[in-house]
Amino acid sequence: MKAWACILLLGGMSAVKAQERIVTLEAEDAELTLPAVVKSVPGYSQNQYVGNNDNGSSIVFRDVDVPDEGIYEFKIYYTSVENRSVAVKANDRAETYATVVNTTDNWDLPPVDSMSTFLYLRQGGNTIKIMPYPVGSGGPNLDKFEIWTTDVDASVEGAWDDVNVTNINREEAHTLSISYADAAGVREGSLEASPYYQSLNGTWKFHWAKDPASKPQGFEQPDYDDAAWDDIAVPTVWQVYGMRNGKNWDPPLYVNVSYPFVPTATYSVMGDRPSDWTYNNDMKNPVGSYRREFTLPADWEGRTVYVRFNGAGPGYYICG
Ligand SMILES: [Ca+2]
Repeated sequence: MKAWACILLLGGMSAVKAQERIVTLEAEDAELTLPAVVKSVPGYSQNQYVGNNDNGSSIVFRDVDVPDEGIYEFKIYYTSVENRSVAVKANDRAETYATVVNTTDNWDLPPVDSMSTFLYLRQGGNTIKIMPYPVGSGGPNLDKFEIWTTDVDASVEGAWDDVNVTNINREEAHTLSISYADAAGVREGSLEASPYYQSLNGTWKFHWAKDPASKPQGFEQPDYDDAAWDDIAVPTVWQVYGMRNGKNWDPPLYVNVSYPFVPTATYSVMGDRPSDWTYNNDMKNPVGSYRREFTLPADWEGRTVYVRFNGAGPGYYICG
């Protein structure tokens, strides 16, 4: 049975893959949507780039081949005189974003700089679409793009503290929907009554760590021994569970408009905590690890099964 593909490992996987450029895509060779247009200026790759990447424009590549399914670095070569961003969409995956961090002096002149984002690509042909972001704004001039192999595990491992990574291997967000067995089920309109719905609410094993470095390693392995972990009801708020059960964990913290850390240039969530907060630098960025075994119904064989988490607030990984 096809469960969700795994996915995002928390454990200390340390295999390092050589980083290698496997595909180069010239922006001027793409399918363009106006107002984006090809401009010819010496000094760009192939002496051409795509400019006027303003509201409504897009740059689309089809049948982009990569050798294996997985995460790749997507390098974007651009010029811009302003701080601008692009959204990059691979197939039906959620968009990822990259922001210009260095600018040049003239819209039509190099030097070209590069920025990166990460894409989850499938083996064989992929469709990759680049658009200005946010919607309604203009993007930078785009010269070319490169797809590089990457140290997948390392990039996933560090992604929780990279402000440029908003998701990896996540399905695109959409309104709530689920398949029903028949028209009567649709009319009844109860997700829970569908034979293709299974709740994962209930008792999970839970481990609290004061910071990412202290989190358990290898717990995504099926034979990991979690006997010493807490039993926690899901859904719940672990801070409240901790208070009610005499745990020395992070207490509830409420912020309305500020960051829950002192922001730095990289917006690392490992930034200092103000000393008068309910918890401080003793427990920067606590990590909860959850384990749960469950069995999918036999008659789901052959169906595509998605796991959905409602209301998991901060960054989280799913391993299965
Ligand atoms: Ca070019």
